Amino acid sequence: MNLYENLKKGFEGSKPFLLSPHSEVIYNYADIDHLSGLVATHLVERGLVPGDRILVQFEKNVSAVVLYLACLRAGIVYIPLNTQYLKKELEFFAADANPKFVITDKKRKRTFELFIKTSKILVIDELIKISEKIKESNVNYDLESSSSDTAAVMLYTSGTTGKPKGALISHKNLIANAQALTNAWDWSKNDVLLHALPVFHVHGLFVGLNLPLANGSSIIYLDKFSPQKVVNILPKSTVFMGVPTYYVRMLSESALTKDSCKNIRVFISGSAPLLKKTSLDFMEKTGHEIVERYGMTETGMNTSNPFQGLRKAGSVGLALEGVQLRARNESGDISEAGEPGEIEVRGQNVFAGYWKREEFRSRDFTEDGFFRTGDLGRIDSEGYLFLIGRKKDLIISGGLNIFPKEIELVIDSFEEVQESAVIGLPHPDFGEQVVAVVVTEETARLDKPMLINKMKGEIAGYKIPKEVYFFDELPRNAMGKVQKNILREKLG
Ligand code: MCA
Ligand code: AMP
Repeated sequence: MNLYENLKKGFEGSKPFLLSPHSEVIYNYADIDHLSGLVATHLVERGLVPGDRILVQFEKNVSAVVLYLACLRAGIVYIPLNTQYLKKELEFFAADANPKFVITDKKRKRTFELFIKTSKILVIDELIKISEKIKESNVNYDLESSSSDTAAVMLYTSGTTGKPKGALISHKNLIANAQALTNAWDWSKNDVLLHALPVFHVHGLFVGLNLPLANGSSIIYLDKFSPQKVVNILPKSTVFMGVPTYYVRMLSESALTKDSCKNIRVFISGSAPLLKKTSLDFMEKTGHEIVERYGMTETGMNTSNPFQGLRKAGSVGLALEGVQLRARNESGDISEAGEPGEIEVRGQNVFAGYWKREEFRSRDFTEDGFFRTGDLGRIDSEGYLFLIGRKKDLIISGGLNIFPKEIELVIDSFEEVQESAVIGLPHPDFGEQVVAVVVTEETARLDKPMLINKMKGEIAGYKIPKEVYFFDELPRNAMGKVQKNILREKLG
């Protein structure tokens, strides 16, 4: 069974699926089944076959849900991209993924036309309109089913080399994760999820869509996160999920009270560390203890604090059903309980590998099939995981990952720059912020606004440093490696 067939088991035709912020039914389950069937049929009629890839970039709207489901049905690999990515970044993804179709909005079509040579570019609204014209009798609701081992979605995740890698996530991975989360959070058809996350990442796409779909529950669908809107709609919802920045921003809303949260069954946080202060302030204002969970693009969700049972402060909880977790210490041995190490994960949730990077498999996985996460943590004697840092050089800002290497490469490409180091420092809203330390060429004139200006247009806005420092030289160890810990201590 592919993921769609699996999800469909829980569909009840007349039950509302997607609701607007004003509680109007946009699609019930029969509508979404019909519409995704139309789009899937249309894509197949246009020559797409199972295994073909489509690259997708458009602002969040309900068509993204329709297109995602249509791709699952037709066995087409769905590749959603962050809407902040600019031309240079998009060019890389298009060349790497070699998609048959690019599906975008009117605004972005021109950008894609500048470099797309072989793929067809379609505008999402037109695609939906044309699909709706297919005669009822011609709709193929039971397209050739792809096996659950095949890739459903490819998600790009940045790499330590500065070049993103496509993680191939199978139908089987997604089915297993939706099932494990249903059990972990006691999800049911009566739940109403307030969905404010973007739908181009694991959090908003898989956790936020697959889980309600698998249980036939409803979603109140916001195009964008707004703390004010979210807090106003909480009384109509039973579940809310978000990155820690969402909770920080919601805390500033005076309408966030115990009363406004009285219908909420559970608040869930993930994608970045939830500060103790945020958690305590939220508890005080709402009476709710946020459930923190831990996941990755490559693995989906790995752990969660229990819905029922002890939630340990500072911990991201217990391994989900079917997930095996262990830590490996600095000597390369499996850690004892409580001993820190790199977290390794194995299970049906773990992806098969990176697109076109099969040769690196032995670096990414252990011999016995555990994925090396690059996260550092300790697992206590009761199985609770505490994340304590990262082996990988990564910044997480507002739930979005930024690999310093990519930013350093951009800064170093400017003729005024001799070298640079990019680090993450604490930020009250985003959790971490991107900070650049730059050494300029002797005669060069460069200040912060000039550097930022040069970077705008080159890379997505969220990757642009919020702070820039100019140093005469970077601190290095005896091996010549830049000592980022010294920079963090000095500037933090
Ligand atoms: C936008 N900006 C940011 C960020 N987002 N800067 C730093 N970090 C960010 N995350 C910048 C923009 O470039 C812009 O800069 C300015 O802020 C305002 O942009 P706007 O779009 O209005 O910002 P916003 O609406 O306030 O967005 C912030 C946000 C958003 C709501 C926190 O970034 C967000 O929804 N983040 C969630 C991401 C997410 O879904 N992560 C899950 C990944 P300028 O003004 O200079 O142009 S999945 C994952 O990590 C794993 C699997 C897991 O465990 O879930
Ligand atoms: P991504 O590559 O975007 O999927 O981000 C995955 C990374 O986000 C993980 O490897 C962790 O470093 C981080 N992460 C996810 N959830 C949490 C959490 N609850 N606490 C701390 N870090 C997290």
